[in-house]
Amino acid sequence: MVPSAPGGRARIPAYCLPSAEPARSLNRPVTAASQTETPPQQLPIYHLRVPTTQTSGLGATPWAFRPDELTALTAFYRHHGFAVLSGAVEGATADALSEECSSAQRRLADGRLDARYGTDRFNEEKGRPPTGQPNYVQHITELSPTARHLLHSPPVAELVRGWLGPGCWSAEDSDSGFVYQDARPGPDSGYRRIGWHSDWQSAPHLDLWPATAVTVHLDATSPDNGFLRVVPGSHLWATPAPYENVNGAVVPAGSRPTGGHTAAAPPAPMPLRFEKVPGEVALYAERGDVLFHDCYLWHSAAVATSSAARRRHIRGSWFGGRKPVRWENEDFVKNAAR
Ligand SMILES: O=C(O)CCC(=O)C(=O)O
Repeated sequence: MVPSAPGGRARIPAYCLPSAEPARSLNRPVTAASQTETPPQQLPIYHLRVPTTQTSGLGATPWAFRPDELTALTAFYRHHGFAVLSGAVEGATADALSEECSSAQRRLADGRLDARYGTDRFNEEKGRPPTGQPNYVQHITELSPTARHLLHSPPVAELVRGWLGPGCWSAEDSDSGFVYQDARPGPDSGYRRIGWHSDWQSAPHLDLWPATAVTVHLDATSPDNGFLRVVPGSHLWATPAPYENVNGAVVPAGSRPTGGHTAAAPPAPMPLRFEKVPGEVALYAERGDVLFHDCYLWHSAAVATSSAARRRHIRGSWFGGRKPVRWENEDFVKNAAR
């Protein structure tokens, strides 16, 4: 917990105020008072931008940006730890990506792909092969030219270089690299949902960090087929390594005790499973959206409620830290609940 100052207010350094009050920084209405109470450099980014896509009765989705709004996207990403590039992959490109990934999944299911393309390590129960189609295809950029192009071309490559530095590297050549994921409910599925975690917690003993994960959505997400939950601003908190977890995962010796962009403690511990976190938001995506999230961002994914639903995407990560000489599957700390 953040220690309380005299008078009962939490003592939070001024530079990380938005992280300590994520719900308000995203959701509070813009009033004359809220405009004046925050110095200009701390104004929540959504006050500064014109609504773009996905409008509803309540207004625009504040984290969705068009390809011509990359400066605003970057400001939002740094401030809140995530941002969505809307409609980045459309028409024939989206269809090609979808077809290439589905084909890879079918070939893996039929035994027509080398075993290195499959994995069970992200599944609910390791070692239990799903009876239907696999939930994951690893090394997807070797099998899908469209995935490779999208993940290595502007604006994706330019954005991650801007955030992580010109020397950043992708995990494409490792098993933890670029992956196609098909999350679906039901008994033939080995992956349906995931509990709270930050990506850093999966390897707190390695010097890979910081990092940005890039997710290209092949399906629009909803309560029907499942969706991502995130806690805006949580990338700034110094979140503990996952010593306490529901899987009995062991945190390797030499791990950093905390990971985050500031030394400010989280206002409350990260829940171990799927509990509600104050200030969390449902990050619904459209087909073709590209989501960027910071490696320290608290996130989880809700299970689909429709039995026939599928939620498919490709995900790759770029790292700004030291590239390990070897990066083994055993390095994966599987702390998040499934
Ligand atoms: O199912 C999802 O979309 C979340 C996956 C995720 O958080 C992860 O693999 O780290």
